[in-house]
Formats: sequence, C-alpha cells, structure tokens
Amino acid sequence: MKQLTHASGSSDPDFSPDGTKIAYSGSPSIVEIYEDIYVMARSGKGKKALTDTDDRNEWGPAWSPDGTKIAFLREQPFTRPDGSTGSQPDIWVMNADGSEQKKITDDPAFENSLSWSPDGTKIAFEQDADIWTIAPDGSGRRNLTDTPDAVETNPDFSPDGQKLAIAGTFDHTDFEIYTMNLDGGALTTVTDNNVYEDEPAWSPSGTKIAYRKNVRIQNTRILNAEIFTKSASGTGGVKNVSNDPGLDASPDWGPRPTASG
Ligand SMILES: [Ca+2]
Ligand SMILES: [Ca+2]
Ligand SMILES: [Ca+2]
Ligand SMILES: [Ca+2]
Repeated sequence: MKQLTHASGSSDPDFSPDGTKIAYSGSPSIVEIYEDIYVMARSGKGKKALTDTDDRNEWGPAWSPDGTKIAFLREQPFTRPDGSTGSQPDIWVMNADGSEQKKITDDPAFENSLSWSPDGTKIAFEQDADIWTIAPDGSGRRNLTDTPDAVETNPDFSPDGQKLAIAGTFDHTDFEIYTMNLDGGALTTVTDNNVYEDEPAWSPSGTKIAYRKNVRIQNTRILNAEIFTKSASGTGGVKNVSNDPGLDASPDWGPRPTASG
C-alpha cells in the first residue's frame, strides 16, 4: 500500500463510505505532540484538519455509513483528589466537515475502537475492556459483554448489521477473534490458538474477516504483525495477505456497500 501520510504518528485511517476520502489522526507538526483528526482525498491531496486543539489528542476517526458524520475519541484531562493529573478519552461525533462537535460519552471510563452500524443508528465501542453500543446522539448505551475478568476490544459491525466481530480473551489466555450477536449472544470463535490476534474487519460480502496476528520471523524470536483473513464462520484455513517484514496494522477493506446498494 502506498504511504499517504508522513507526519509522525499518523494512524487510524478510515475510508469514507464512498471511497473518495480518508480520515486519520496525526500530529500537526513535529513540534506539536498532540494529535488532531484530518481528512484528505484518497490520492493524498487536500489535507484538512477537522479538529484543532493544542492541549489534547483526538484519534480513532470512524465515518458514519452515509458519510455525513465522523465519530472520534478526544482526550479529557482531569485532576485527581491528590492533585495529580491524568486524562481519559470520551467519544465525540461531528459533521464530516468538523462542525457541530458533540460529546456522547462523559465518564471516567476509557472508550476505544469505534465502529458504526451499517444503518447508522449505533456505534459499537470498547469501554474498559467490555463491548458496548450507543446511539450517535449518546442515548441507549448498552454493555454487550460485561465480563470483568476478560478483555474484549476492536468491535466491527458485519455488513448486514447483525453481528460484531471482536478481539477478546474470554476463556483463552491470549486474544482471539470472535463474532457475536448484538445482544452479546451466539459467540463464535473464529481463531483458536496461542498467538495474539486483534483488529478484526469484515469483508464487504460478510463472509471473511481480516485481522492482525503476531507471527514469529523465521529463525528469530522477533514477533511481526501481519494481516490474515479467515472465514467469518471460523472454519477453513487462514491466509496471510500482507506477508512483509514491516509491522502491519488496522486492516480496512475499503468502502463498504451502503444500505441502499
Ligand atoms: Ca488535538
Ligand atoms: Ca470516558
Ligand atoms: Ca470484559
Ligand atoms: Ca490467539
């Protein structure tokens, strides 16, 4: 894949649903450490900042399926009773041009990994190692996993909106890829091994899931992340689709079919 950004720490690329734009997070310059959300044309041209805060990070942009809105994470600094300071992320939603930024979660928990449902009515996310859904206006928040002793993260809606792919531990010692229904039921194990997998992403047809997996570089003890695909049902073999010595992350199949077509 062609590298489109050069700012240090540019990450989290997400294609607009029509495939013409990419939203991502990055530092505005090498002297400012705090990231903002940017959008640019797929060609890499026309870069524009959608957030402009000098004292906190924004990251993790996720386009709504109709392309009109972007959900993202914004750091919220706080001071503890003992005077020490920290920060935690909240979920925000803005118009795709950066206007009307609205906070939809507002609590000390750590939110992460945003995924819109194909019909635009829900955003799935991780909060403190559980998988939740919430409406884009902040209403109807629901914990789908509620497992205090296990970690779940990286939810990704299936193209038909009926399931989520997630990475998690459950009864395993390391991360596996799972699918589940929107009530947290019908858990299916897609991977089952003793290496680390995360960042699942459904194929547009809904039949396959791409994910990141750590594999050992031959004749070394060095772990290298590669992108693999496997059938969403968990059956059949796996396929290494990146297979290069660089660290690969955040698989994205590109634009998805919209509800209308
Ligand atoms: Ca910022
Ligand atoms: Ca929070
Ligand atoms: Ca959990
Ligand atoms: Ca595993």
